Amino acid sequence: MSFINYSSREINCKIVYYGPGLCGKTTNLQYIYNRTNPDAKGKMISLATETERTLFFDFLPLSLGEIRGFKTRFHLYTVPGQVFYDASRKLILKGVDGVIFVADSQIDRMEANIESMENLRYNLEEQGYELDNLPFVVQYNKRDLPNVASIDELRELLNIAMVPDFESVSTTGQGVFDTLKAVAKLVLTDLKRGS
Ligand SMILES: Nc1nc2c(ncn2[C@@H]2O[C@H](COP(=O)(O)OP(=O)(O)O)[C@@H](O)[C@H]2O)c(=O)[nH]1
Ligand SMILES: [Mg+2]
Repeated sequence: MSFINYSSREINCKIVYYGPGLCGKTTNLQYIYNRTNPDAKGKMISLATETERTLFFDFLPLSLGEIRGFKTRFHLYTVPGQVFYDASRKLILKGVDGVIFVADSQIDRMEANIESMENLRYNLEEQGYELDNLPFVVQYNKRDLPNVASIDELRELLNIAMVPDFESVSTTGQGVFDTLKAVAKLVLTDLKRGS
């Protein structure tokens, strides 16, 4: 549910990076932050524990051009992956406009991926959303590691609806902007349709 501010002529959209703990959500945001012009971004805020895992969320405001004279401002959020932070994850989904599911491609993380996807679907429904009706893309991260599942396997487990999906290595930035652009495009298409 994007927020349109008519006096400042701004459209604010909320994008949430979802996925299991340590799949690379924070790394995506850090890469985007480092590669974005200072005048197009706000401060990146990370609330982390001493072990550097996301405690509540990461937040990065980004300007992505204009539509019909309105500035589009995207607010990127990540969620904490650990099971016991479910309340935080629910809260961050409030007012969401688009979701990126970041999967960890490693075979031994498949159960965690599936669990996180189910958790996403459930938490969205609790907030009155339907994953299938939201701008949604999937990112298969950590493609540089040796013990990864094939894209076919990942698709079968995590993307039967065949939404746009991308391979990535978020530590080097491969696929990071492609993923963001794809969800941004879907969000803007929704906006233009006036939904
Ligand atoms: N090899 C590899 N490591 C990655 C990749 N993306 C993230 N990591 C590492 O995985 C760990 C967890 O990443 P982080 O972004 O904190 O995960 P988050 O819990 O989803 O926010 C960090 O040590 C990252 O450097 C990747 O594409 N390849
Ligand atoms: Mg994190």
